[in-house]
Formats: sequence, structure tokens, C-alpha cells
Amino acid sequence: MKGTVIKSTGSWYQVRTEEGQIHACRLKGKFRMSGIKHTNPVTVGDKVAFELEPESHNGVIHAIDERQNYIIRKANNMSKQTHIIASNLDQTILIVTLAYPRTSLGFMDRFLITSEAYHIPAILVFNKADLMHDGLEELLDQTIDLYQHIGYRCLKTSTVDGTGIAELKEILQNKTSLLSGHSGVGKSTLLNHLEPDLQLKTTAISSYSLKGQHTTTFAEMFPLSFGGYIIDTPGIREFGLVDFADAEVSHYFKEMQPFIGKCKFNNCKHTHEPNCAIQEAVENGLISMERFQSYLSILSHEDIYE
Ligand SMILES: Nc1nc2c(ncn2[C@@H]2O[C@H](COP(=O)(O)OP(=O)(O)OP(=O)(O)O)[C@@H](O)[C@H]2O)c(=O)[nH]1
Ligand SMILES: [Mg+2]
Ligand SMILES: [Zn+2]
Repeated sequence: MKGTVIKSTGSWYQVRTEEGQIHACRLKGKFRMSGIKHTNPVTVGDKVAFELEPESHNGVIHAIDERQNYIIRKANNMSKQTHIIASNLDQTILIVTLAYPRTSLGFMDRFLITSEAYHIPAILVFNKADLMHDGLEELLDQTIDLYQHIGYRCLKTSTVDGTGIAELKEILQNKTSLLSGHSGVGKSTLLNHLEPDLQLKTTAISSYSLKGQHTTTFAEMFPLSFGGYIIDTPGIREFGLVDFADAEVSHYFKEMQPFIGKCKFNNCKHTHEPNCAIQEAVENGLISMERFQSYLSILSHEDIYE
């Protein structure tokens, strides 16, 4: 039998067949052996082949189709093991809140760069628009300007006053999308607004730390009644980058691409070298200082602790 992994809880996988039946499956022994590099050898979105055990009616996964793509991260930059968040995606949606909780530009850039590296279009959804007052509205508009200018689609949403929900629906229709972002930004709440029957669990952010409470604990894929699939995921603290070669990193900053190959030195890292086309573009305002800072922070392999 064939199906798509819709949820993974460690050693058990929920697999949905094309007919919509859901089977609890385990992995055949050898897969556990081959998954040393990743913490998870099978991920949500994987197309798998499995056989049903006659007595238990549980499935045993014996093959995984080659992934069209996947998105991957490390828990932080120090950790060695990588975690595949999901596979076979049409797009990634990063849910961002500039406050309650705060999402930093550095975090956004690490997510965007990973999507870029794996050739998956990324969209930025700025949620909790209803809370963006007292100067935050200005910051929100500036941030949206910054990323739209680079070429990222940006959208403001609010589950309180309904802002942007119809447009979000349009973006998701007939696609397989990953929802990601910090805990407490409202991923599950947004999904409940799109599909009220899901009744996903949500929790208010901590009034003390203004951070989320890690309510969603496993990634799970849901069919959308208006067409397409969406994967809700647990909030992440840090988006640790997998090991990109230094020379690759500028290729994943969309706005740096036109300047690549135009520096004096062909091994230019664009950090301090003379006659560097990218540093000149920063000076001339063609590349924003914020994004250049993200670039430097990634090259220096430092962790961002918020
Ligand atoms: N004011 C306001 N609150 C919102 C909005 N969207 C979500 N919230 C609230 O934010 C809190 C966190 O929402 P969740 O949906 O649990 O957040 P999450 O991103 O799924 O969090 P994790 O599952 O922990 O990763 C809840 O109290 C929601 O009611 C919004 O647009 N405006
Ligand atoms: Mg959630
Ligand atoms: Zn350079």
C-alpha cells in the first residue's frame, strides 16, 4: 500500500492512503539504522510504501519515495544532528509576530535562506496585526517594505479582526504548505480560522515572558476543505542552519544574487575585502543593512540567542 506520512510521534507514523484511510505504521528495522544523520529518517509529507500486519492492522513502512524537496534545520548552530521538518512542499509560510512574541529579523532570514537553499518559495505572514500599535505599526510596515522589496510576498493577518484571512486562504488553496514560526505566533489559531472543524489546541502566551507555551507538540498535515494540504508544526526557538559553505550563503540572499561575481577577488566573502560589489551595494542602499548584518552573522557561525 502507498500513502503520505501525515504525523510522526517518534517511533509511530500516521499514514494516509489516497482513499483517505489512516493507518498507524512503524518503520521496518533497517530504516532506523540508516537515519543516523537526521534525528528523523521519515518525516511528514513523505510518500511511503507499507504493508499491513494481519493481526494488528498496523502498517510496516518498507520504502520511502525520493523526496521532491524538504526543509531541514538544526536545533541550534552547535548541534550536530539535523531535523527534517517536512518534505514534498509547494511553499513555506513563516508566521511572524514583531511582538507578543517578538520574532527577530535574524530568525526570519535564517528561515528564508533555508527555503531558498532548498528551492521552496517562502511567504511571510505577519500575524496579530490587531496588536501592532504604539509604534509597532510603523515597524511592521517598514519590515514588510523591506521584504517585499527583496521579492518576498508578505501578508498582514489577524485572527481577532479577520484581516488577511481571505487572502491567506487564496495563498494556501491547492498547495501543500508548511506553517512555521516561534511558539505563540498563532499558527494553530490561524488554522482553526481557516478550518473551524480542526479545533486545534491553542494557548495564550506567557504574560511574564511574552513567549509561547509550546502547545503544538508534533507536526501534522491536514487536508484543506478548499483544496490543498497544510502542515501545522511545533513552535521553534531557533532556526539553526545546516552547514552551508561560506561561498554559498550569498546565493541564498535573493537581493545579493545580481552582484555575485562582480567583486575584485573571486573568492570574496563580502565581509571586509576591497572593491566588493556586495559591500558597495550595502553602502549605496541597494542591499539593506539589516540583511547584510544577518549575512555576516550567518558567516560568523554565531548563534542568535534572543
Ligand atoms: N491578538 C491576537 N492574538 C492572536 C492572534 N492569533 C493568535 N492569537 C493568540 O495567540 C496565542 C497563541 O496562539 P497559538 O495558535 O497557540 O500559537 P502557535 O503558533 O500555534 O504556538 P505553538 O503551538 O506553541 O507553536 C493564543 O492565545 C491565540 O488566541 C491574532 O491575530 N491576534
Ligand atoms: Mg500550535
Ligand atoms: Zn564581495
